[in-house]
Amino acid sequence: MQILINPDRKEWKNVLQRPYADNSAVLKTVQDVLTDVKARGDEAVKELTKKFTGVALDRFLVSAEENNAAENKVTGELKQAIQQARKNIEVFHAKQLNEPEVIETLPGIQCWRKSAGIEKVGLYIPGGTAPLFSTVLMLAVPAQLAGCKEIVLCTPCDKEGKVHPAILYAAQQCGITKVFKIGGAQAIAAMAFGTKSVPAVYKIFGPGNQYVTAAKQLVQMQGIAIDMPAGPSEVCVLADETAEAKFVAADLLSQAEHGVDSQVLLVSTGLSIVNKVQQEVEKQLSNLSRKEIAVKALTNSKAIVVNNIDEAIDLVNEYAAEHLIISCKDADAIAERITNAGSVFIGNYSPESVGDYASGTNHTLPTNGFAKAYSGVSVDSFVKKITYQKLSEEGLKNIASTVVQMAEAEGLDAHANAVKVRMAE
Ligand code: HSO
Ligand code: ZN
Repeated sequence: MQILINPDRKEWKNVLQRPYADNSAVLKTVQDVLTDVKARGDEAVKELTKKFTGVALDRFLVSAEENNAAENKVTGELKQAIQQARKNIEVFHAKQLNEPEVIETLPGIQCWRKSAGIEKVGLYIPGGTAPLFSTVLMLAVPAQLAGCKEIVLCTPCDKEGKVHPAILYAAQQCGITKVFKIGGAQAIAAMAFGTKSVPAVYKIFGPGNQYVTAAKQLVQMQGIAIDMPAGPSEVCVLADETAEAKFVAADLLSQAEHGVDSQVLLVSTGLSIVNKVQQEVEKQLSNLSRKEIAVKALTNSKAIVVNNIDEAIDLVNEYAAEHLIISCKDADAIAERITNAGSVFIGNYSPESVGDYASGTNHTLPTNGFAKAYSGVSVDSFVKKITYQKLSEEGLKNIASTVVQMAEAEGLDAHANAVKVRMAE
């Protein structure tokens, strides 16, 4: 980790820049995949799966027998853990549903807004180096709560044509019945355009590698909605002298182990805690199974020491981290002053891992500084909001002259007439 001491404010933008990845070559390959799947459906998906992974599949849909076999492979302890996490995520997200409120703007004019679940949604769960079955819960629970009628899940299978049992178990627990063994850009294409076996959806969710991300960007241009722009996962820890170096190091490493492109940032008001954290990182690294990945991620990462807590807060707001952990004496007061972050973890006993898995909040969050303008996934991500209005005769009388005045001033006589003909009756 590179240590920077009191960088000038003018330098902050530079210092906080995420590593830039040029994806133009990827976009070309992915565009070809999209065109092929759109034209040839399942046949193209089969061929592309064979070409990119070496796996030859006759069918993509996970069968009832495969689901049963998977259930038997998951240990009782893990089943309980998944159930507990699912419950907490459901309890937290259920509160995001609200009943429409009818507002009377003038006597006789009623307006309201109602949420309607997006009818068809697609969830992508990456295979990669870790089977992220927790992401199944983070996407499927709010999708079900929102009332999405068709929920399709795509995930790659292994060389034997099998999907990780915990992914299938988590899907079962969330009532997802359509799980397809398709990965990469071809999965995004299948869900976007539909094939004989995979239904087309209106919105696609979930993380993925650069091919998946590029495919999501490209299908978005063709009118399919996506959850949010994606980038490598990141954590920022804001630590003062009261922070526990051991805890801070563990939190930084928990994010660094995700991928070689993960970013971790330590912002502190003192150099001594930074030095202690560095030593702890070295110590804890040696015991990690994904040590090589974490070491690479740490080479992209920085520790920044600033003069005081006010400056530190400005700096973390400028960075707009996906995850922000506040390990400081006045953690609650500092949390109040956070304006840009995907998810905030307050105090020494709130590690990011808890939010990643089980406390109830969603772990699908904006990365790459998008937390300045985007929110993480929630029930809102799975609904669209429709407005309604109903006017009585009296209501229309009350608003008629306002509308007529404005319509005529815009030169739109037909608009004015739609009111006038009614008033003339
Ligand atoms: N930290 C990841 C989520 C995750 N962690 C899944 C473990 N499993 C992105 O928020
Ligand atoms: Zn994580």
